[in-house]
Formats: sequence, C-alpha cells, structure tokens
Amino acid sequence: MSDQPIGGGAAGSSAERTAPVQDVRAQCDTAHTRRMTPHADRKKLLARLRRIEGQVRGLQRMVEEERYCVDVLIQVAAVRAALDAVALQLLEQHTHHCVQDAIRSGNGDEAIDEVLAVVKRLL
Ligand SMILES: [Cu+2]
Repeated sequence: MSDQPIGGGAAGSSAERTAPVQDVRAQCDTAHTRRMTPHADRKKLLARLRRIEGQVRGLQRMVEEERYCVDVLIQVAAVRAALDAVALQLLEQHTHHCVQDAIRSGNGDEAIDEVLAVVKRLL
C-alpha cells in the first residue's frame, strides 16, 4: 500500500490522508525515478524539519510531565504550522522549477494536475 501513486484517483480520501511516510518522501518522485528539484533549498528544509523534530520531542515531554491539556494543544498547533511552512516552501520550489520545466517541455497539464492534487491533500 505504500506504493500508491500520488494524485491518482480518489485524492483526499481518509485512507490517503494517513498515507505512510514513504508517500511523503515521494512528493516529487511519483514515477519512482524522479527526484527533488536540485534547486530546492534542502539545507533550509532540513533545518526546519530538525526544529520540528525537537518540537515533537517537546510534546512527548509535555505529555510525560502531564502538562495542562491546552498548553499541549497549543504546542500541537505550533508543530502543525511549522509543517505547513515546510510544505509551502517545497511547494514553492516545486512550482518554480519542476512545474515550470514541465510547462516549457509541453507537459504542463500533467504537472499542474499533480500539484493541484497534492495541494488538495494539504488543505
Ligand atoms: Cu519538484
């Protein structure tokens, strides 16, 4: 099941929303041969992801320490916002490079459909 294509068929079903990590890794690799655009600022993406990792560990600590529910929920919201920022950064880079390249080489419709399908999942 971790091998499902992105953007094909029933986009946005609850099963897809809980897709495994491998699915996320494959955002720009739907054909299993494509890779992230070399123009992506991977340093910045990785820095953000490491910070989020720390935030999630902080959440675990808060639960272990039985911190007040609303304080934990506020931290959950912060992690979600941080993940959204990662998604937006990658989406921007993907659109400027992968999608633009596809349009220039005559495959724009496919690339646009793919990016819109993933945007629907992000909403
Ligand atoms: Cu891309």
